[in-house]
Parts: sequence; C-alpha cells; structure tokens
Amino acid sequence: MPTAATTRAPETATFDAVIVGAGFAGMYMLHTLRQLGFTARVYEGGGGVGGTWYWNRFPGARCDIESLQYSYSFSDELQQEWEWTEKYAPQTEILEYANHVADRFDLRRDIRFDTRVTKAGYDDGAKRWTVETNRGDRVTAQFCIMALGCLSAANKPDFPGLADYTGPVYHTGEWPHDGVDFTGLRVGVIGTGSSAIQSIPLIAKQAKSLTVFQRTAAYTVPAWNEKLDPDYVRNVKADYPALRAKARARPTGFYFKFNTKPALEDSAEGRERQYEEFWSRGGLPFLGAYGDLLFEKDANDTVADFARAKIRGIVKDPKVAEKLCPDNVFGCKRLCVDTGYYETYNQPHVTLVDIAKTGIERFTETGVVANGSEYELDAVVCATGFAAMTGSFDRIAITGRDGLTLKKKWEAGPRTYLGLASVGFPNLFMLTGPGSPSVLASLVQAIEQHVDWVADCIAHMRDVGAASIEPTLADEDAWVEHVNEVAQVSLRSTCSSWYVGANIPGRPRVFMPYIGGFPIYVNKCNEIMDAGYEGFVLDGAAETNTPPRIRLTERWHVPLDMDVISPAALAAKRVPVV
Ligand code: N01
Repeated sequence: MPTAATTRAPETATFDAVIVGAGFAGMYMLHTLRQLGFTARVYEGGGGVGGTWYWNRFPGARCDIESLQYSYSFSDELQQEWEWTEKYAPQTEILEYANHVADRFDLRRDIRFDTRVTKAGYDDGAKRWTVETNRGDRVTAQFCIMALGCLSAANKPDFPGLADYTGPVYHTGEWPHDGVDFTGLRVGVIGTGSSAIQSIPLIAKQAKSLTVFQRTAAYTVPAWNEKLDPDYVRNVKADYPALRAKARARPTGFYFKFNTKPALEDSAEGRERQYEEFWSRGGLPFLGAYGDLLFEKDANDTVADFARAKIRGIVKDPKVAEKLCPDNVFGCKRLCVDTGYYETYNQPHVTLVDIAKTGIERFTETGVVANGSEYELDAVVCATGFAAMTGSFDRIAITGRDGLTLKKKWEAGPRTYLGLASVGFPNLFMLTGPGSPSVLASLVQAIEQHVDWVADCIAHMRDVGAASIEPTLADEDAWVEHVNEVAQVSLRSTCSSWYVGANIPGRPRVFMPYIGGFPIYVNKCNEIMDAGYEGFVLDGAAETNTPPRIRLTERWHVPLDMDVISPAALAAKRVPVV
C-alpha cells in the first residue's frame, strides 16, 4: 500500500474544490467532481485511503452491515466485479476494497497522503476558501468539502498517572499497522462498546490474562458471521439494483426483513418466539423484531429482558453475568454485534471489573487502579471510542464569514441545514454531517447520497454562474428544531451515548444524527433541490431562475409507498430503526 510520507514541496495551487479526508466519502466525492469536469485536491491524514478502515485495525474489526450492502452502488461494474468473502467483511478486506476503488478510478494522483488540514478560512470578497495543512500547503478553492468521518477523532481520556505507566497503551481507533502480539501478556481493555466487544474475544485468545474495565454494560447480538454462499452472491448480483432500491427505501438505508407489529400487541409466548427467531438471524436486524421497540419503554423492556436472559444463559458465573447485564434501554446506545463476546467471560483467565461507580482511578508504573485494587498489566487497550460527529471538525480551525469560527458556532451543539451546510460558512459542505441520517443509516449509502447531492449542487452553480451558496438562518433553525423534535420521538434520545455527545465530559448534550429515516431525509433533500435550492441563497447567479439540472441525485428518489417509512408511521411510532 503506498504511503506518501516522503518529502514533498508544499503546494500553493488553486482548485475548484478541496476535499478533506480520503475515506469512502472523500474518494467518491473526488471521483464525481472529476467526472463533472472539476478540479479537486484531497488531503488525507493517513498514509492511504479508507478512513475508518485505515485506522481501525484492531483484532476482530469488521462491518456490522452485510458486505454486499456495505459497499458503493454508483458503479455497476464495480459491484459486479468485487467479491466479498464473508457476510460481514473483516477490516482487511474492506481496506483492500477501498484500495481497489482508488486504483480502479485512478484516485491517488489527486490525493496528498500523510497530510492533515489544520486551517480553513473563507474570504468573503473572493468567495473562496484558503486551506492550510501541517505540511505547509496553502491552497485556495471555491468549495471546501469536509469528508471527515463521523467516528474519526479518538477519545483518549486523560487518566491520572497515564504518563507514569511504562507499558504500551493502544487505542482501537489508531491501531498499529503491524498488529500487536499479546501472546503471554497480561492485558487490560478499557471500555465495552463495539470496538471492545469485537476485539476482546480475540485478545483473550492470545493474552495470558485479560482484565476488562467496564463503565457501562452494553447489549450485543451475535453476528453469526459466515462465508458468503456463492449462489446467494450470484442471485444478488443478478439484480443488484433491486437490492439497492429496497435498501434505499428502508429507514436505515439497508435492507433486512422486519416486522412492524408492536411488541405489546403480541402475547408473551409470541414475543419469545419472535425474539428467538430474530436472535437466530443475528446482527442489527434483531431490532426489527417489532416496530415499537425504540419508541415504547414497555415494549423495550420486553426485548431487554430477553437479552438479559440470553446473557445469564451464556455466562456461567452468575455474578459476572449480572455485571454484564445492562440496565438501560435496549438499542439506546448503538447496538453491538459480536462473535463469542459473552462466552469469553467463561474463560478462567478473563476478569471483568465493574468501574461504573469509581471509573479508572489512576494508572501506575505497572498497571491500573480501579475500585481500590491495582491490576498489574503489560499492555492496555483503550477501546474508549470517539468524539463522535463533531470531534473531527474540532481538530481543524474553520473560520467562515466575519471571523466566525465553527467551534464557536457549535459551542452548544452542531447547527446545520440538512447536515450538509451551516450558516456563516458559505461554500462549505459536510458529508454525513450532524443533522443528517449519517450513523443511523448504512454509512456508504448515506455518503453516496450526500456526494451526489453536493456534486449536483456545485454543477448547478457552475451552470448559473453562482459564486457562493449558504443556507438561510430561518431554514437552518427550522431544520435543527425538526432534528431535535424527531429525536424526542425515539427512546434513543434518553440515554448517555455518543449519539448525544454524552460519552465525553463537557460536550454539549444534543442528539446529533437525523433519526427521521433515510428515505424521508432523501426526499426532503430532493424537494429542496427541485425547488431551486430552497432554504439556500445562491449569490452572484446570472440566471437565478434556471431550474436545476439533476445529474446524479436522480437515483435517490425513493417511493414513500411503504407504511413503515411514512411520516405518519413515524408519528405513530411504528418504524423499526437500527
Ligand atoms: O466506542 P463506544 P467504540 N473510562 O463509545 C468506555 C462504530 N463501530 O469505539 O458507555 C472508562 O461505543 C465507554 O463507557 P460508557 C459503532 O457505531 C462499529 O466501541 O461511555 N471507560 C464505552 O464502554 C460504535 O458504536 C463497529 O460508560 C470509558 C467504551 O469506552 C462506534 O463505532 C466496530 C471512558 C467506548 O465505546 C464507537 O464504538 C467498532 C473512560 N474515561 C466501532 N471513556 C462495527 O461493528 C469511554 N469509556 C462496524
């Protein structure tokens, strides 16, 4: 894999667009802009493409949406030629896929790797952005497109005494590229979210002893991962567009079988059967067992009881099992998907330490102190997650019109129009930004829809000679209010999760992604475009009345013909969301 950490002269060029990040969003953005005849420069902090999949190389990392759907749909040739080997692809294969895409579409020549954007400032007179990097680049572009990733800024808590600890400390989101050999070591893992749950069973296989420090117990459903059946793949590929269309019509942007019936209308025996059946299918679709699980607390209690019974059935030591049983809303935090997680605690060399009350007290030279006891550790893994959604914006000094910084504007929580743009920051686009479905949808689909919309918008601006685009304050305020209002309908807004920024002390508590459902969101974006970018001001356009020519967004028109995704169904709390 190429890394460009070589010396290179800083550049001072001008482009139509600067794209920050070469993950799935940045790569596809570059491809589409090039197809439309625009020039673009991509800056990427990593040494290669792939974003999340470049950084998160911890043992067991894999997608939790089926590989055949967790992939680009923009090129039929690409989706036909690529062969996924497992139901849920491992990180290595997803990264290989990202590299294949980069090669196939000749993307690398416009990407500068090992380069972090440090500053982006808007010049209102020139209507252009000046972007600076940590390698001395200083370039200008009409558009600045943030393809930063929703879960990219690692949360590395400043534990007392951390500097005294003499062993290695790893973060799952910044895993060493050569891997880590834990053989014969006493290992500690801090955290029990998705990254921990995927890595713990594999770390336990190598380590002499494994101590897991748990602040909040998490719900996890078995993945039942398996090799893909060639006949199944052939069938999907025979009519891939049909699968993609069905996926787009789902609230989550990916297709799985679900049931809209309310749990509370079923008998106790009926529910047990239904949960068993969905448990045997495994993964995130488990939440589709009933339509009201994320809306009615009483319904949620039934699924939470079922999950706790599963834990008690798997974990042999009743005290350990109780510690592993979450007492919060099922699926309120992002549901985890595992292979052998609870079983790992039946191994004699694995210890679970409940730190809910005291947290990690401190590090010492040789280990970690928690609950008043010292645990001697040769290596520590921080599976402590990310400053989600906005953390990667915070790492760049972004200054818009009149010296307004994005950090200041988002002090009390992110404010965007459609999760795509923000008042005061003309010509700045965010891909899967806060206020869009992003992490609540299948991310690759959410990315493609945003890229297509932004590319169409930029092409329209060229058609009409517009110099800048910016949302109006009234429309942004209305969107923020709508995002908050819809969030209140769901139980998801009720617990301390990274969705609301509550995983890190001091961050504002705001439900950041749009929970109204992917198709509803997509159609809203399309309506806005069809109406000539309603809610946006296009400045300097020679022909303001020219109707937008839709080039790429067309494929995202979703028929709202299913009950489950209509606004009425949402209001009636009958929308399975995972
Ligand atoms: O992070 P997390 P993650 N002291 O925030 C604990 C995606 N993903 O990297 O719950 C002690 O979920 C924290 O405790 P608490 C997926 O969307 C997907 O695991 O805040 N503990 C929690 O237990 C996922 O949701 C896959 O009380 C501390 C853990 O660390 C998202 O990424 C795989 C602490 C962090 O869990 C993030 O997952 C991996 C502290 N100071 C990730 N600070 C797939 O399967 C935090 N914790 C595709």
